[in-house]
Amino acid sequence: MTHNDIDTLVKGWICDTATGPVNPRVQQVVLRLVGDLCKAIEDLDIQPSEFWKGLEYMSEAGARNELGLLAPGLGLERFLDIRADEAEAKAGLTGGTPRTIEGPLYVAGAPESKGYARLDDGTESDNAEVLFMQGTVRDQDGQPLPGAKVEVWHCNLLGNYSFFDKTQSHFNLRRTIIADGEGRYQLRSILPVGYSCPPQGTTQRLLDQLGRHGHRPAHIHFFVSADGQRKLTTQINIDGDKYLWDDFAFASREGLVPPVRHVSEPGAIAAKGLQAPYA
Ligand code: MBD
Ligand code: FE
Repeated sequence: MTHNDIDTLVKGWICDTATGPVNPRVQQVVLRLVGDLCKAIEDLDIQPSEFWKGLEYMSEAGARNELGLLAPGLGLERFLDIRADEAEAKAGLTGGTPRTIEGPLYVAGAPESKGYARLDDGTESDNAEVLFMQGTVRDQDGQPLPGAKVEVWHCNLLGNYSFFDKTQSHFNLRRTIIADGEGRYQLRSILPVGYSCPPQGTTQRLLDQLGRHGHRPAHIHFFVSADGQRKLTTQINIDGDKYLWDDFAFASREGLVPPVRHVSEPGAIAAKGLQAPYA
């Protein structure tokens, strides 16, 4: 069958025969996607057994809650970012901290505090390296944004995120920090490790067959928002990680790898002019 024949055929299925209200955008998108899928079935001679296997795969991925992991793993979430960057560049909106993907593991409603937060509940203190981080939220002109909201989340020493990992306390390693009068925020946490796809999960099963790994470098997620400003979704990566530039989710970017200074004496932090609280 030719692609033209397929277009005609599919248009006949997804046409307006309804008595109820139609959503033209849904119609347009579904028409396109079904048509493209039929063309792939035709061109690649996809067998019925393969088709049903694919459907079963998506069902299982959904049942296991892994569709949100599959999307970044296939580069699709990165693609949305590339398009967002392009749209902003076209609108003349350049500069600032680069965006990168949200991923599937954000949870709303983390405890909120002003200026500073400790993210970890202390349960891994014996094995963790303490992490201090601080910064200033600025607008496009470099002016500080007092009261900006900084939402932070990351995984623990096992690469697991609270809520998804029921063994962790609620909102462990998740906080919302309201920047102070000068737009500054500070946090204390534990240095996270990298994330890996569940080894027995649907995403890893597919990655295996694609000849790919399912690892992410150690990273920390951020939403940064303020009145009248676009919301920034981003992450930082921890320098030195084996997977720093080999992220299965394609989220690593220049400008998102801040310097990490390892110190053995807590006092050394203050001595270098950082005002990290030790609470
Ligand atoms: C993560 O922690 C993550 O940040 C992404 C993008 C995908 C899977 C796990
Ligand atoms: Fe993550």
